[in-house]
Amino acid sequence: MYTQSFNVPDGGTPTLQAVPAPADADLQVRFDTVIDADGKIEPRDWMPDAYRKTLVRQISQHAHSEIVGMLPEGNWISRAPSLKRKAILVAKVQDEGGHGLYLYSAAETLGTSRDQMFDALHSGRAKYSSIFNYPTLTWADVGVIGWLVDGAAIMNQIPLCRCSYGPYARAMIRVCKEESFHQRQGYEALLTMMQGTPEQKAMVQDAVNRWWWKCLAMFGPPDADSPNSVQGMRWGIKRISNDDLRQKFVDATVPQAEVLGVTLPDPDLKWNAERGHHDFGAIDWDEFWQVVNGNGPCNQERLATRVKAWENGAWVREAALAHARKQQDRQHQEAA
Ligand code: FAQ
Repeated sequence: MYTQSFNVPDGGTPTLQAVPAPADADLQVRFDTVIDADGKIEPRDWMPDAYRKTLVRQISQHAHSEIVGMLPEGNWISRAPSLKRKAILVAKVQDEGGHGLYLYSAAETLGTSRDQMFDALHSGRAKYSSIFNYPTLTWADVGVIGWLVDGAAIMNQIPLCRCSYGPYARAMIRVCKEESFHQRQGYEALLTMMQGTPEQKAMVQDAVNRWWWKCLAMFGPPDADSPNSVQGMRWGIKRISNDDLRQKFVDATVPQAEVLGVTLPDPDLKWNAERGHHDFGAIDWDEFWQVVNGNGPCNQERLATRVKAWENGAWVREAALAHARKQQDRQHQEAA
């Protein structure tokens, strides 16, 4: 339902013209030429099955991350410390919902229905970002999510604005603009707390300690252990590797932490003049895979909340469909 899918079967775009379809080899050459010229592939263009599947995988996971990502901060809407902070947080969480919807629409253009994607999420088959399986224990967590989680998301998403698949690339432009607002509101909330009482400062430092390493893991496994990277980069879906994005994030965040007055919880973090980058300590990849495989502190709770929201919303979907049917019937009667 509500699908914008073209219902393109897995094998490719249906041929509507009376002329014979070009052979797969010709289509592959055309596809490769567009990719090599850094052009865009559009929904009705022929594309290899594996390219389509990779995009559906990445875009749907991304959409699920935005939707599940509403939950950790959503927990604080009713407890925001002022009306101003509450209004900002409501707007931010709504934006994340909007990002999920643009992304589901982009994935639908590849022939996958929204119902299929929701089913994968609700049955626990689909992945979403590891970061949203951690709890938000204090108000400072909301600021740190804006600063660090949205900060990491932007670092990863800016290159996706140049992704070879047109609908995904175009969706990412608006998403990145909104994520930039999110990052700044989080940083500004933390700056305010860091000018407050010793308890407020300690709360910020504690939140940074808990989220820092999880944010570094958000970029995905090291390049050497990333099965999808080489092909994703060949196809112009990924433009910068997991490790390079992680490094860019660390380099950008260290000076921001200094201005804020917090310590990043890594004794090995130091400037390496020879490399022109910061060195940093080892990430706990065992913990990352535990979380990705469903065993993080909040995996079960997050999924249960999503399924409950889906079930509670059934009457809205039914009412919308009944309304659409009535309108269609009326149009048919008027036309008759
Ligand atoms: N969590 O071979 P790679 C946000 C999986 S949006 C869980 O390197 P790839 C906004 C990966 O899927 C955050 N799983 O894979 C917001 C693959 O499994 P598969 C989400 C992860 O695709 C802010 C396997 O590991 N952003 O935060 C993670 O080439 C605040 C091997 O990995 C996006 O989704 C992870 N962190 O690179 C909302 C951006 N990392 O599918 C609310 C788009 C890896 O083979 C509040 N996605 N895996 O079974 C991407 O850029 C890429 O998909 C990567 C992974 C970089 C995430």
